[in-house]
Amino acid sequence: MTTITTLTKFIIDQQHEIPDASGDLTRILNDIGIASKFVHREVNKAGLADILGLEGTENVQGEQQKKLDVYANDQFISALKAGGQCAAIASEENEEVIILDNSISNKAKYVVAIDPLDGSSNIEVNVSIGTVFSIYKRKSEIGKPADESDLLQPGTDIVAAGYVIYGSSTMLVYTTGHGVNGFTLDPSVGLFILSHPNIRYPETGNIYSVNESNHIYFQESIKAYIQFCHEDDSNTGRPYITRYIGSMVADVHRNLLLGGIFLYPGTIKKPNGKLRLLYECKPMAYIAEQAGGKASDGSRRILEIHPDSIHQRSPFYMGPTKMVEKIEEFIRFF
Ligand code: AHM
Ligand code: MG
Repeated sequence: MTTITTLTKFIIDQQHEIPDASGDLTRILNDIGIASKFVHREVNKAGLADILGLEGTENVQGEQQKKLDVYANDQFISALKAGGQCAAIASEENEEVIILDNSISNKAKYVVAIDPLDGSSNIEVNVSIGTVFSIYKRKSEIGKPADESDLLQPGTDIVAAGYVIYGSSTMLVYTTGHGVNGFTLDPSVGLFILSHPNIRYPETGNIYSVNESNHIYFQESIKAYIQFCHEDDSNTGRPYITRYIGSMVADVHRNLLLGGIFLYPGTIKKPNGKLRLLYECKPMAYIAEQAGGKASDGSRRILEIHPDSIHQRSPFYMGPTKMVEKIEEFIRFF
């Protein structure tokens, strides 16, 4: 009989390997895993919204229906609040940092940055979407309310990061800095099962993922790189294959498993691109590095950038090291 490793067992086993670990991080990861199962359930019946009721209408229990991204946000926030190990949350859905100011959370050591449901344009059309999260140790004094500066740390201070992809199956992929592991949800028993141990980027790849409709607004260096992707060179597997879903989690996940670069460059109109540094780029960058890959803003390591504000944007390039170095070369020499 095959031995099954559940997410909960795996997280607890990992905790045992860290001397003096208090179990607080374990509980946060577990809480995120549980909340994601509720989101999975709602995502899977999203198509029934028209039948069961739309946002603003009441369901059969007389409860107000919520949009999925609002539902996901509420779910993660209440799980983290109830858990008591998190002192503050920065979420894409909330303008300000949420300070969990109560006697238990004020004693918590950790803060969480989260994009509860990324890929908003795909939510209503049955295409993969995801959750992205990262966990930091707070810098402010334990025992007092946390503050925004606890979230404005460089990615090198991340203690754990991951994503959940709600796709043809639901998967949770995470790292605590000791490699990247992926767990697939078995909905029949409601358990995440270790399905992708020690995920590593292939050394290089032949997929590139970019929204090419922005082409006319790209810098010349990015246009030249895309031209490079299109060229014929059997030695380097070019022309590369274009794959773009428009859900970062899904694009990143595929490229991580199959070998490919994900790029969301700045444009003439929006020099910092679209993606948010804190809760989209940095967690993914941490995963990229833990999987042997690289993530940069074109010249700087994403993890080393000190954020100034929680919703700030950054150009983003992520993939196997060789592929990211290639685009950096184009950016440098143009
Ligand atoms: P969102 O936070 O509003 O969902 O936007 C982020 C998403 C990413 O998942 C994806 O990579 C990107 O936006 C797609 O943007 P575009 O439609 O410009 O290609
Ligand atoms: Mg997002």
